[in-house]
Amino acid sequence: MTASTIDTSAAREFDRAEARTAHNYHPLPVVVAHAEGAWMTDVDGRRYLDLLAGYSALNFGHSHPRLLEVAHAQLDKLTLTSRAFVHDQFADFTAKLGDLCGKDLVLPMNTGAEAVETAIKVMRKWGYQVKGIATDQAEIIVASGNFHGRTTTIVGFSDDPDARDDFGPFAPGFVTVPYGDLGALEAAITPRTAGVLIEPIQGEGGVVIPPPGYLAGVREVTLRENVLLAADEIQAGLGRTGRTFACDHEDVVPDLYVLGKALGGGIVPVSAVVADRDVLGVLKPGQHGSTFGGNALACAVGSAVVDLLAPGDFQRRADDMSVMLRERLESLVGRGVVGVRVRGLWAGIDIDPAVGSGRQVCEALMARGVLAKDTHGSTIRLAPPLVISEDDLGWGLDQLAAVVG
Ligand code: IF1
Repeated sequence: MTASTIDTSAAREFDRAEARTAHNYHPLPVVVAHAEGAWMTDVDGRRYLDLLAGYSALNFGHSHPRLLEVAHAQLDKLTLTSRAFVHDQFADFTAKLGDLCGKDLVLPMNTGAEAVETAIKVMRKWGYQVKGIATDQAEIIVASGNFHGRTTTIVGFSDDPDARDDFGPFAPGFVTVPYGDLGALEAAITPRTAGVLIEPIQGEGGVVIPPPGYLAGVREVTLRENVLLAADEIQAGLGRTGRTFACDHEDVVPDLYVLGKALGGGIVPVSAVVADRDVLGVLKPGQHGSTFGGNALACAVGSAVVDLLAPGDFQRRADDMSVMLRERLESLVGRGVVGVRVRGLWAGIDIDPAVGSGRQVCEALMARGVLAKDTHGSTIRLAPPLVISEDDLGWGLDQLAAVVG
């Protein structure tokens, strides 16, 4: 489906946007004008239920009143000082986020990829200065099927041809092991291994949940072998899976939490690496940073996000509503769906290729007023805002059942 098949102002606006941008995306032909909660409205007033939530950047829904109130107030006071100076939102943000993670220190950045790059640099520097790895010999173990962002370092250890082809040459020092295979990870550890970088649940891979005990096993092995564990919770974290962090499902505490997306409340890019002093303390002034990292607006919104998460209501809600999500999706297996994976309000759904591609299913859902995103092949993922009502989620799943059934 292309926009030109629809003769509306949305089609004209869509074509205008596409005319002047690089085509590094293939968006659905919808032009959103405003949004609230779990619903978006296009330029022609058509409403859509949002089952993507900005890839989990909108866990608290569009236009969350408290987050907007904080953002508006901060906009009129102070937005940016650079880290050359301190501002009055910084201490609250770092203390609240550090406490949420149970860690000493916070290093604020902006995008998820920047936080992942920060974690890579910190693990390497820790490897040289604390573990005693020979200079430039540090290795970081990553998992097959990973998605950690789109910088050349990160795509260099991706096994997705679309993400990495023709972007080389790539940085060395990364060792890939099969996701979920604890023995392979243990066997890959050498005296040069500084850290393990892993998603507790793989998002782009299609909500791939590792075998029970895998994360706990990775934690046990990395502790025993003096290897840092960095959990990329950028998509899986902050309530999405029914816990504050996806690692919480196995009571695993990583050495580094790598956070992003929902940390900015769907309003500003906010990411961070959160760790204890014996890890983040390896960085000295001038060795890392970012112009906008930890800016006043980001910290004000980030603080309000942590305030929303602290009581645990969003986590409990995602956990409670996961029951219905799982039941409804599992009822589709054998009826146009060949597999489902659910954790909290996050699902990967493998569509029967006979029904169509993931993209075709998403186009059909769009025609019914539901927006979702396919990932590889015929898998789609559902990640509604955690504020979605049961009735709206049920209606959205009714549309999916009608499309695949
Ligand atoms: C796009 C994917 C999802 C992430 C994890 C780091 C990052 C991401 C686990 C980097 C970002 C985004 C990127 C966005 C679409 C989306 C995505 F399809 F790309 F793979 F969610 F699965 N770690 N994921 O999921 O964070 O730098 O983007 O802030 O690139 O199209 P970022």
